Amino acid sequence: MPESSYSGKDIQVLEGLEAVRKRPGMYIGTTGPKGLHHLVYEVVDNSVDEALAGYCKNIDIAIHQDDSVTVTDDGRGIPVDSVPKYKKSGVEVALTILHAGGKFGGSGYKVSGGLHGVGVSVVNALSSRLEIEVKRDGSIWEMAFERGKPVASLKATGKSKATGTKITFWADPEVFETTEFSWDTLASRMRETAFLNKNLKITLSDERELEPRKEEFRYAGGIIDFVKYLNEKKESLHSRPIYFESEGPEGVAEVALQWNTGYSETVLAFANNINTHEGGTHLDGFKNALTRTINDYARRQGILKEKDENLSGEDIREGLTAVVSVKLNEPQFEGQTKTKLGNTEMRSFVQSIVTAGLAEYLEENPKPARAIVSKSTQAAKARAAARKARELTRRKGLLESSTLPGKLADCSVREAALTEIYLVEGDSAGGSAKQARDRGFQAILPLRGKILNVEKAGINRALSSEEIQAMITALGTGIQEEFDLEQARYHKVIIMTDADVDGAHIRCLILTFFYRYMREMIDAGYIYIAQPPLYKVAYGKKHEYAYTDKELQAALRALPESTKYTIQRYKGLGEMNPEQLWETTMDPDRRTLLQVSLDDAMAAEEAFIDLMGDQVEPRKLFIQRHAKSVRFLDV
Ligand code: 0RA
Repeated sequence: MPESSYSGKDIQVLEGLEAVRKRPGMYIGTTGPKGLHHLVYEVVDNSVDEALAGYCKNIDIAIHQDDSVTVTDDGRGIPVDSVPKYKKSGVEVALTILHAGGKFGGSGYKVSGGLHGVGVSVVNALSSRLEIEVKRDGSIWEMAFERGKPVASLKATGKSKATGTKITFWADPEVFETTEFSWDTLASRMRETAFLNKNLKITLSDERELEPRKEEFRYAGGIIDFVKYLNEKKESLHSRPIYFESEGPEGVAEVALQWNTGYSETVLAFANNINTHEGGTHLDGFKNALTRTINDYARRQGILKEKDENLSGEDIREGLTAVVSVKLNEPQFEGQTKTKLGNTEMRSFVQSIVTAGLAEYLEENPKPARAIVSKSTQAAKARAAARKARELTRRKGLLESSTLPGKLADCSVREAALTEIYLVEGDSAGGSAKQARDRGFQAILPLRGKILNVEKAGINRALSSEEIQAMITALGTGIQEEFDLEQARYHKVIIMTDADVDGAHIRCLILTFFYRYMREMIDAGYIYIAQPPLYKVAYGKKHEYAYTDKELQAALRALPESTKYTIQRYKGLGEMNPEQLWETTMDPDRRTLLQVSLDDAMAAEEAFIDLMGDQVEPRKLFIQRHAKSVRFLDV
């Protein structure tokens, strides 16, 4: 091969991956834990594409002791022969050229959009090392890379009749803030992927614990099982989820839905396995069809009289759990976070499937049909009553920020973009925080004890809770239909609770409140969690704080030998004096804040149901699993 042309292409390739290393955020969003986990999703999504194309049935993910991760699938294997355009093996092209994956991949529905679909080359670029093994064409092939560059060429190392791809990568500590993967994060994502791909078996294992952990996700019912899972701890209105599916030139659409006796709406929409948080045409089609069909049925049955107004979509979706999943060839993702489906053909496609399917279901199942309509009419009545109650409280000024809650220690700066409010567990920690804060831009609102679980209470009760009223008035935005982000009085809302089980409960309760009443605050990135330290290590005249067990170990190791030290374990915020609280948790220059994402809020809600529900078993399991973070349980 003439050297000039080869090296020319080589440079181009390196520039591509070099660009990824220079600006990782452009490709994976962040270099925090979220970006780290995207590496796994990216590799798994490629395996899922093989499954969508009908060639892969099993995907295994293993987290190893050194924080490396292996993803193995039994798909066709990445092609090993030379790609003419690049004069390199398919394996090398896939791993070193940006966006190459799709270019020489087959047709069919592909996972792509949002932050995904950037290709495994991005994972390679951001890994200190990556090893690949492909079984294909009767042989086993191997190759390795370091920081995106090949360190060995593709070689056949053995024979095999099987096919598949196995990728092991070590996330680069030079790139990522942390290289520690979270079991919970990966497990919930893998569960979701398995729900969305009927019968695909995904196994997740973790070799980091003394007792290795392993969980298998495989659902013969697909999104029907997803809906059952979401409704598991709720009382459903009809025994089996309603399900429709259809395939047309537009693609495939599947819908599963089941009402429960609760008050909240959980409607998840996916396009090519991507959670379309911002909705889009498929979701619009679903909602339109649902509202219309239920109203038609209620009128035909004489439940709604001629003079009655139609039931609103919100009334109909109270207590509804639904999953809408579409797969299409050329998805268009729009919106702020590229999670809004834009393909117009999907609106009428989903709408017609749901209209036909639901009308038939209602005709054939009169008992559930009546229960569903009756739930909607009750919701409509309650909503009218709540509106009245809200108008009443508003007239009294209770939800207006013109009468700020007495417990609020407000800040003096008025420019919302510059200010923050700490929601603090307990009056005593609230008192310390008030002394510690910078009163210029930091406001403090102490919350007493367990705030009301808005998941279990209707809006009327929620609005009569003093703590909830205090939060609403302090934040200034109003709630639900009347929510207005522009009115937010602070652009950072920081939840600060003790590092114990009660603190975790309270955090979950507050997140559930935001999730149900002010979801846009989460979308806007205004909600944060404070990170108080777990330990203080004192030696000589100095001291250091440790925020995790790992940090504590590191701090102790760093001490010169035979240095005397003491370790203080903080059980609650109350054990810190104002000065300590300031330097560890509130000083913008020294603190760490966790920004809450919609996924976190959903996970919190789930954890919260486990913890607060009436069943003992999930609570026990949760506490065992999270033994690390609830180590003060019985101290
Ligand atoms: C390109 C083309 C083909 C498969 C793949 C890539 C592929 C990529 C990954 C990544 C992880 N697992 C994978 N499995 C397959 C199609 C090959 C053919 O036509 O035989």
